[in-house]
Amino acid sequence: MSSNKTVACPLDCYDACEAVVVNGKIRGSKQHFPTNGNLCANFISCTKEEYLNTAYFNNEKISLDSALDILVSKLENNKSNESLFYKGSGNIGVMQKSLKSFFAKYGSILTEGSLCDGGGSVGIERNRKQTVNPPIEQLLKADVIIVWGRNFSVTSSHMYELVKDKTFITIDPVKTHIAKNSDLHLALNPKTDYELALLLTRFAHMQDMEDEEFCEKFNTSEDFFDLAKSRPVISYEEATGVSLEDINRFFEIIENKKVAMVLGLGVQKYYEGANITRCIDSFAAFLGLHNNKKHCGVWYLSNSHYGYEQQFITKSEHKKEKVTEVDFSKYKLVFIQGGNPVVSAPNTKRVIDGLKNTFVVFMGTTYNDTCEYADLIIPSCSFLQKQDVRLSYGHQYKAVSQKIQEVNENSISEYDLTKYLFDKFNFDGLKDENEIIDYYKNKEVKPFEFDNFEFIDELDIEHLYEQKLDNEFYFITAKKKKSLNSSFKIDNSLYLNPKCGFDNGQEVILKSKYGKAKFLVKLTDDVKDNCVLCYAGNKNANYITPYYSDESSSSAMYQEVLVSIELP
Ligand SMILES: Nc1nc2c(c(=O)[nH]1)N[C@H]1C(S)=C(S)[C@@H](COP(=O)(O)OP(=O)(O)OC[C@H]3O[C@@H](n4cnc5c(=O)[nH]c(N)nc54)[C@H](O)[C@@H]3O)O[C@H]1N2
Ligand SMILES: Nc1nc2c(c(=O)[nH]1)N[C@H]1C(S)=C(S)[C@@H](COP(=O)(O)OP(=O)(O)OC[C@H]3O[C@@H](n4cnc5c(=O)[nH]c(N)nc54)[C@H](O)[C@@H]3O)O[C@H]1N2
Ligand code: SF4
Ligand SMILES: [Mo]
Repeated sequence: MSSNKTVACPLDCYDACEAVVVNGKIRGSKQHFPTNGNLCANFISCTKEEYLNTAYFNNEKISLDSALDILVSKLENNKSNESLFYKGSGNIGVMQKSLKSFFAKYGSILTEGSLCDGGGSVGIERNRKQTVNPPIEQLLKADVIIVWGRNFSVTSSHMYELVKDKTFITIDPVKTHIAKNSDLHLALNPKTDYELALLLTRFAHMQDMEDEEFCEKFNTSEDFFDLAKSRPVISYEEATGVSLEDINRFFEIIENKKVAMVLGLGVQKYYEGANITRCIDSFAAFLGLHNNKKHCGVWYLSNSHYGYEQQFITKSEHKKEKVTEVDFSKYKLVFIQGGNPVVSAPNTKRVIDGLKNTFVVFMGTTYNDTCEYADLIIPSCSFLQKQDVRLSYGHQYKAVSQKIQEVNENSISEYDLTKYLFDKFNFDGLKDENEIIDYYKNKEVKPFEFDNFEFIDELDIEHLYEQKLDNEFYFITAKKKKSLNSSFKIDNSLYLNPKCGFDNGQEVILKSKYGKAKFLVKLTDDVKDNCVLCYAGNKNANYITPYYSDESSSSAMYQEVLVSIELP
């Protein structure tokens, strides 16, 4: 066995890669199946980041010890339920959860819901009780992979690398890299995925491609099929913008083939995101994709903690705040760990107004946009300076992070800060760091097999296309290759189709009923002429997004909005 130390990529990404340290150099691990010896540009950026190397109080540099004294005295002198703990996903190692256990015990208000995959997860749980992906090896058995609302080759580049020679069908309003490498690209209108799924279900039935074995086993597919039949075929075509010719082509490609589906965030960034996702997963079931005797399965962002017991106690007696709707100004103290809500949370103006009116403690690795509004900044040490384990929401492999550098004297790991606070407040119940790491390292999780499948039989969805005025556009926001959410190479442009009548480099104002912001235009044929596109991390994108939560999961719905464009 090799004695080289390993490091896990801490970033919020499907692949959860592992690196190994050879002669002081960090290389992609060849032993870690999805990593296969390669790391990406974001990992390299993460190792080269300008890390915070001092604490700050009211913009003045102070020592870490003084910062911790200020934190403790603030916590002692405030009512605990007038404080809020807000955790982002800048680092998603399992040890990052430690601080939440302190704030839960202390009595802070915690958040519920997600800025990410919440709606889709609830949709899949309604069908299968759990959101867990099949083993990645099953994806390798597919002949055809349907990429639905996911920028597969960009956001899970290692998973893509394992299957890149397969035949792809992409369903996405944007002509993404994977769409360009697909045999068929269905450039549907945003938020019409459930209609496309129902139309495909009808066609699957007409072409005898329904998986009778699976449907009979779980016995709820008839009502789902009735739902699919409830609209004339022609009205589907108009709503989705997908031609019947392309639907026929879809079935030609998958006929007699082993099929898999990789589903992404794109389909669920809406109010009814849960049921839209559930509808697509029901179509997949109808076709037999979940029947591993015939096909390969459906991958979404799985619950990476499935099968593991909680190592940190984070139960709270207080009602939680919906993460999208948090009014920071309601609290006397807000503790933000590993996030950048000023850029990443919906409705930037509301976030900033809230942060200006409270005492903000920020714990992170870098001086990000949210630090501008922080009263106290506590530097977190880099991922190379702390132990951790990364579980993945894309596949079943874990990655282990050993400590390969000494901690800078003015920074601290999340676990060490947690331990410090437990000691100060005489709390008990925090497990030993090594015990937790060993638990995650050694625990073996059996693959999930669902024993029930409940097809969706009712849907009530408000169509954006019915509200949309002629001068309005759908708003799309998605990930980019060389940035990771709000970190690294940020692109602040607004992408428009040349048919929209604006010029490259022109300054415009994008407006929605939630806010407005200025952007510089970049023209591209990759975006449909009824859409505008901003990448994640764009500093102005979230000025126009709604801060209300979706229907089912207290989560963000960045695309439940129509926008218009004006000249300044
Ligand atoms: N390089 C890189 N990788 C990343 C990240 C990153 O920032 N950069 N972020 C990570 C994180 S936090 C996450 S959650 C994952 C997310 O990764 P993905 O699941 O790939 O999510 P997105 O890129 O947000 O959106 C996916 C696609 O949905 C499309 N889309 C938008 N609206 C619709 C619609 O109505 N219907 C359909 N069918 N498609 C639509 C978009 O055009 C986009 O191509 O990626 C992770 N990986
Ligand atoms: N417009 C738009 N908005 C979006 C999205 C979108 O596609 N478009 N995507 C959404 C999605 S899917 C997600 S997941 C969220 C992400 O939103 P957030 O969870 O807020 O993540 P980031 O904005 O990437 O902020 C990450 C910060 O974490 C800090 N950090 C990094 N490593 C560590 C560490 O080891 N310890 C600590 N304490 N801090 C660390 C860094 O300072 C960094 O600035 O954004 C959402 N917002
Ligand atoms: S692909 Fe994702 S997990 Fe792998 S190194 Fe890059 S950011 Fe990290
Ligand atoms: Mo995410």
